[in-house]
Amino acid sequence: MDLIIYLNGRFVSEKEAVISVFDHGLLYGDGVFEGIRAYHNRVFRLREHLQRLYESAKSIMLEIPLSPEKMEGVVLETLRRNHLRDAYIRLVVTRGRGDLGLDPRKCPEPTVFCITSSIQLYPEELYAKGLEVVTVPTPRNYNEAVNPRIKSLNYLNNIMAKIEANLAGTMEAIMLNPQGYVAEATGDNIFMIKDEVLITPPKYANILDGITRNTVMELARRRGIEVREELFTRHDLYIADQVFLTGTAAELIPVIKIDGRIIGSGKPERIFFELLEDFRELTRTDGPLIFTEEDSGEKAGEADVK
Ligand code: PXG
Repeated sequence: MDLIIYLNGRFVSEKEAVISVFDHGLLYGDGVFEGIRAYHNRVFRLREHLQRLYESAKSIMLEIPLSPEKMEGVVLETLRRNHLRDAYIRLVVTRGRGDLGLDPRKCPEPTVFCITSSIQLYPEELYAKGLEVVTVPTPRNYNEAVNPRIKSLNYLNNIMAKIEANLAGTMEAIMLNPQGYVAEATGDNIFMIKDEVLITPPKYANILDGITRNTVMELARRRGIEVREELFTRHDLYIADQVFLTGTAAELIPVIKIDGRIIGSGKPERIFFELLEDFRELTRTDGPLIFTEEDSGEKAGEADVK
């Protein structure tokens, strides 16, 4: 089925959704993006994702040509036009079309697009059994270079780490920061549980300020679990009781082996499953509705998204 894509103020078919080879998003990775999920007819944490998108853009001096309110309308309308209630959403803003030089001043108009598609879920057995991962040689970017808190289109740092994980025969990598502390995975944040305390690296530890991360900390505190944001090392991971990753695509996923060391009992346990259940419960009620009761489902309200 042909997808409907939002591109620069218009809804077009996937075939018509084309951008220039002079787009600096492609030539230089000059742009920002968000990966968002819709569950049960609601867009999970949409405000938080939009805030991060606008903050990433501000940091790289990219002015998004739509207000956050209009952008919210774009996301909801793209979902409606594709008849999606559960979806993966990719919202992208690039510097736009320029010349072959780096200079962003040569790019007068940012490119904005939104893709919504049905989601490719991770196999359910991964949640029950857990992942094996390795720590990799490529460190996460310096905060002083490209700050990992900017969700930029330049993912080579993470892709290098992913290649190293694949070479080691695993699906995911744990990246350390330039000081050698644990930072995050290539597309997920990391948590460990030690003596019933939930610990995750602080925002300044060369990580993306993950929305799932923040949700999990909130849910854990609600359950009365002590939560700390502090730096820790590979050794701390090896001797943790449990380790898991969090992200929009993966939700919460357990890690049972790191660099050949079995973590805790080698199986995900109670606190992990409780947090995963709380998270899935929250996805039923959080975020704006896609189709409202007045919508017939097929013919949804057509928002002004120009
Ligand atoms: N760290 C990094 C480097 C990420 O890219 C996360 C953490 C988790 O953040 P959220 O806000 O989603 O909880 C991400 C997000 C993929 C994929 O296909 C992953 C992300 C983005 C787009 C695609 O695995 N990661």
